[in-house]
Amino acid sequence: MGETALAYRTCPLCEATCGLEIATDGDDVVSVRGDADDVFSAGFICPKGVALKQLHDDPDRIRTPLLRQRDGSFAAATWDEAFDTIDRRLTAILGDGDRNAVGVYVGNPSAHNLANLLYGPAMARSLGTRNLFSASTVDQYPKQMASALMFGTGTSVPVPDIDRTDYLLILGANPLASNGSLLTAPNMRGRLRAIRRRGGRVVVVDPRRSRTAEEADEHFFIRPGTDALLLFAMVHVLFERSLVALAALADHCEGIEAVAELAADFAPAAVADACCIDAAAITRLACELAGAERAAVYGRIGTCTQEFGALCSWLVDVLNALTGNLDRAGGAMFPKAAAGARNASGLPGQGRGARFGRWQSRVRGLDEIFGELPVACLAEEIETPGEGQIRALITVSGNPVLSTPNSRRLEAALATLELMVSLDVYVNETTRHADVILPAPSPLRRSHYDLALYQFAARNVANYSPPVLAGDPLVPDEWVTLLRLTGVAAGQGPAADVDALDDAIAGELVRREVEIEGSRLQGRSIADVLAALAPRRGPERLLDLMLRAGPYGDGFGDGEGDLSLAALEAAPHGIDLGPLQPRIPEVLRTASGRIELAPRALVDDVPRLRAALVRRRAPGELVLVGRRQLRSNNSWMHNLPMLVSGPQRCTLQVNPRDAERLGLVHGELARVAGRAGVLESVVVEVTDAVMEGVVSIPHGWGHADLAQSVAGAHAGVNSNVLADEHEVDAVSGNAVLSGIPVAVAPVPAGAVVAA
Ligand SMILES: Nc1nc2c(c(=O)[nH]1)N[C@H]1C(S)=C(S)[C@@H](COP(=O)(O)OP(=O)(O)OC[C@H]3O[C@@H](n4cnc5c(=O)[nH]c(N)nc54)[C@H](O)[C@@H]3O)O[C@H]1N2
Ligand SMILES: Nc1nc2c(c(=O)[nH]1)N[C@H]1C(S)=C(S)[C@@H](COP(=O)(O)OP(=O)(O)OC[C@H]3O[C@@H](n4cnc5c(=O)[nH]c(N)nc54)[C@H](O)[C@@H]3O)O[C@H]1N2
Ligand code: SF4
Ligand SMILES: [Mo]
Repeated sequence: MGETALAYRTCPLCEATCGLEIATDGDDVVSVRGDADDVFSAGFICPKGVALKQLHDDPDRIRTPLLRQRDGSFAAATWDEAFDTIDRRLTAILGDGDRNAVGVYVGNPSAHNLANLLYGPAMARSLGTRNLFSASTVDQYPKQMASALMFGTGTSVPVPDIDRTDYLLILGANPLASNGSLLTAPNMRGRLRAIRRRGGRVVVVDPRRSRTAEEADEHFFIRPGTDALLLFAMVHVLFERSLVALAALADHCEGIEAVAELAADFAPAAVADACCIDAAAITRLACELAGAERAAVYGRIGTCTQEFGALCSWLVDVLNALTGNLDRAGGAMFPKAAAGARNASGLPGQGRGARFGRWQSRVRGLDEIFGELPVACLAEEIETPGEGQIRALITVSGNPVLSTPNSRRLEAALATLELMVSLDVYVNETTRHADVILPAPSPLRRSHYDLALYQFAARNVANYSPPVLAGDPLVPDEWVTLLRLTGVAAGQGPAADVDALDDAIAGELVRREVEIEGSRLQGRSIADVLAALAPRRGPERLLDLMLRAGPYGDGFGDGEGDLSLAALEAAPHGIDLGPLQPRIPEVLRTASGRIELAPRALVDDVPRLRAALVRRRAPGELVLVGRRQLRSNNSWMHNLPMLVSGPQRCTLQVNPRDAERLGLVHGELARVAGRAGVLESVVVEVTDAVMEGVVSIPHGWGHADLAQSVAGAHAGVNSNVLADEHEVDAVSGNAVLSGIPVAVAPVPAGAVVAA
């Protein structure tokens, strides 16, 4: 045993950004604990954070490039061999003159990865393809789109000011399992309990009595997919009872009359049946919200990955605005992130606004959103011949075979690609189809800064972590790998000059910053700024620039703030930049310079919602929703023994009345059929935690027998086999993964079933 050293590191696994204290002995990790001195998390940690040690040590994690052999197996290769293969085959495809022939899919962990956030876009630009996809179109884009339409940028998402609110209405989120999403705040249990302790109220609307619902003052079951009706009915009540009180926002809102008019059709009595919530309760909820001193409405994945994802996301903030809670302490507020905040850059108060649908997907004609196409159409773009067909795919930290709808079709499509390259830490259900897998380093061997998640944090904080352990000589940092791929795409061959590419990216970022009207660096000399950033390189150089040009930055000596990467390096437990502050009108970047309460794209979708008012439910109709589990992280981390031990968690939850009607028995097997496919055998869990007419299977399971031995032994089933890829939210193109129709039947005891 050598000397134990302590290092401080923000956890990269979920949005909570907990500070960790990691004990190391030489190159070994001894233990992972919560960092009691972290300015945001104050020692909080969940089991996944502790499991970083097992992730780091996992012998199944890949440590060298893997090349597919003729027999389909993988063999270890050198980086030069891997890049020679990529260069030869990718260059041949690009040589045919169609840049769209290469597709890219970027998965969730990239949002927690500084290198990928900063260098992934460079690779995409260099490829020059429109076939860009990500997990954001099976996730939060409806919310970001509604925010962009209302406030001008996709990161202007109002987050509940959870530490000061007296009333929190939560729809479609289970922060006690997920630890919060588009709401970065470590220790959600503690923060929710504190609301109740100071006399406040927490209300949860969810088709399941989730752990969060159990902790709340009140829980309403809701028919999946009907939240927009409920929210509209609450808006209706506010107008009908003259409870609309815009307060300080009155001079900044556009479209309030349009909202009033639209809400007229959605009286509580008109929506009650569809939502399965009685009209009096809806009226009471609206009155409570309006009456609370400081209140916030918060909707998350259950309100996004559904038929009316964009409308729900919009109406959440319409309610926040109409009750005077938008942008006030204890309401729903706009964070001001220290780096990369689009809504804190340039001239305050007005901007270009957001544009969507600048191009369409080739086969189905789905609109572009934030420069991407909806991943629900990835398979057809691979399968359908013609100009623009995806012939090669690059995946970065993703597992769309488990995480996107009609996964069996996508999996079959992947097998037809001429080339697939994946950057990942594992061979997973997706990367196993790659021709080349490039390993990413253990999180403990790379630096960390939550560039994305601080845009959604309940306090303004900044925390940078250097790598805990020295780099692995066999696994370069991901920005280097992404730049090598950038070089191949740019026609510079397999061994492009990474330093030159990095210099070009830094130079371009500085150039853009000094040209932005209203930037603190406007008019500065590019060379001077670059000189001040030297000798930093890679993500650290770009981050230092963003911090120093940002709202708290030292402005390279303009005498205002003092934040810089050096300041963060000197503060291993992070720097607290204070509670959220009111930001309207400064935060706005809409073309009008106002809050758009009734943006055209959303108003135009209301007739579709109106049709849902009169939809008849067939007797015995069942719909499927998902659920997150504390010890799971989407489709991964199932190879870590400490997270998968104990009873099987990938079960089909069924209400006792449905179970009785269908003859389903707790602990036995059921067959579940959806529009896109069938799961022949799922373990039944009978529980009244799920409402009648609804069943639940967590996503991210259904592991193939592959190089992850532990995950293979806890395979579970892939719920996205059931989801129809043609069902998307009409406004955003986001996949509908919640509230999808299914038929469930018992599997006779003794029957022989395939998974
Ligand atoms: N039915 C249903 N489907 C869903 C959802 C749902 O609620 N219900 N949720 C959706 C949501 S919100 C999301 S975000 C998606 C997630 O979908 P994806 O992003 O496609 O999948 P993940 O499971 O996050 O896969 C992440 C992969 O990244 C790898 N990885 C981990 N760390 C790193 C790293 O540092 N570098 C690299 N290169 N790779 C790394 C892991 O090995 C893993 O294979 O799933 C979506 N799918
Ligand atoms: N432990 C853990 N933490 C995670 C993740 C994980 O996989 N595991 N994933 C991370 C990611 S990528 C994300 S995006 C976040 C998501 O974070 P959350 O949004 O908190 O996600 P969930 O915990 O799935 O909670 C969604 C809830 O919506 C409910 N729901 C389903 N359909 C409907 C509906 O139509 N209406 C309403 N009102 N409710 C509905 C479900 O029953 C469920 O309780 O979590 C992140 N954190
Ligand atoms: S809550 Fe999230 S950030 Fe905190 S330790 Fe767990 S996984 Fe990591
Ligand atoms: Mo997500």
